[in-house]
Amino acid sequence: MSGYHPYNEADAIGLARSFENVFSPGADLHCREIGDGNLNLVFHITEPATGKGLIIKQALPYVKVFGESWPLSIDRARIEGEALKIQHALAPELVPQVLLTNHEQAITVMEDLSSHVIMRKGLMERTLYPRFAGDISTFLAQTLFFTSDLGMSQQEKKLRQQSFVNVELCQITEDLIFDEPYREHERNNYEDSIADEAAALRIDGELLTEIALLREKFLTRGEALLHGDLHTGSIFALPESTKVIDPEFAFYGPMGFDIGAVIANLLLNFASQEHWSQDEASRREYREFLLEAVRGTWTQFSAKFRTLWDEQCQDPVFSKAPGYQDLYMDRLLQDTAGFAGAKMIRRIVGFAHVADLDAIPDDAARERAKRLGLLIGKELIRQNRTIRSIEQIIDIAFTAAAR
Ligand code: SR1
Ligand code: MG
Repeated sequence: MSGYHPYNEADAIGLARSFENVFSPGADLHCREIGDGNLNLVFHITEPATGKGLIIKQALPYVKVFGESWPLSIDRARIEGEALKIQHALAPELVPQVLLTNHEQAITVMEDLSSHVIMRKGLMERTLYPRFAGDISTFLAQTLFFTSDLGMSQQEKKLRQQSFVNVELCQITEDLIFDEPYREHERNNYEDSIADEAAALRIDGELLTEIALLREKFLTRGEALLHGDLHTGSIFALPESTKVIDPEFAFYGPMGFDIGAVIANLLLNFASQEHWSQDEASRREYREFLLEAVRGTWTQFSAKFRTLWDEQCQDPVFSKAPGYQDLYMDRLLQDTAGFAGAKMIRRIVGFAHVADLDAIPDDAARERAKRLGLLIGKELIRQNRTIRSIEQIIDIAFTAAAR
């Protein structure tokens, strides 16, 4: 990290000027630091005269939302840059183009997506995204299949795994998702109104066993190159376009972790509609859109992944073994359900929350929504190994909301 220094807006404008194919020479450039995530600086550079822009993202050597006492390797910027390039090659319409990476400064420069809206914000405003399930299922099928032992050279995959050993960011996930919510921990963060729920998690033997099994899968199953943090804050969306960003948590892990992340965040928003919908009819309508997105994400992913398998699987055993594909997909759906549940619970009692729930201003509605999110999360975890179809996942959410 010898020459590393955190950029300010002037540094970002200086770097942006070197992109002569984007900005006019000597142009009047404007810069705003727009990073609202937990870890990084994000500069948005624009040239008002032409409307052109760029995004410059820089990793800080510590967890931004916690402070310098929680150090974090800036090598994650290299991992993010490499993952973005692989994902862009596999799903060009759905991942921004990387224009430059600088490992010493932990910088990634990418195309400007500011015409899009962070999907979490869009969901909180009850925007409908008719393309979302189709787009995200394509992203998932392409990136998971073609980085796995099914869709790439198994020797190259082993070599690639070495570049994606992401020790510190995986530890964040191991701690924040699969450990801390299930014991007393200083980083846990929940309101007094749901302290009974948090306490119950710590003594729920059935749940603790399922969490141990999910933690084991996360630690040991290097199935594919995951995005690793595929929540709705990592997705820029418009009704007509979807862009997946921020794969700094990328590593070789279990595929269900990425699919589960998408479903968890749709269901967290589902729970938050206790507040964001103004009346019962609009709540029902928006929740139907969210459940349809959950259904479509899985069914379209499953269809696309199976087609890739049928047409492009190179493995001599996997491509022919009768019934193996069905067993694989069944297990993947079960993993998806379990990881989705774990990701919901961590966002309600653990360190890092979601605005869908925390921004609810009314105390009673916020408590109701969080209890609903916890109920759905717990049921997904409890039932994960018996899930046989996406309809069971939808039914869990539907039934919980009807109570
Ligand atoms: C300490 S970082 C907290 C969370 O932010 C990221 O988006 C990941 O979800 C991580 O767990
Ligand atoms: Mg992120």
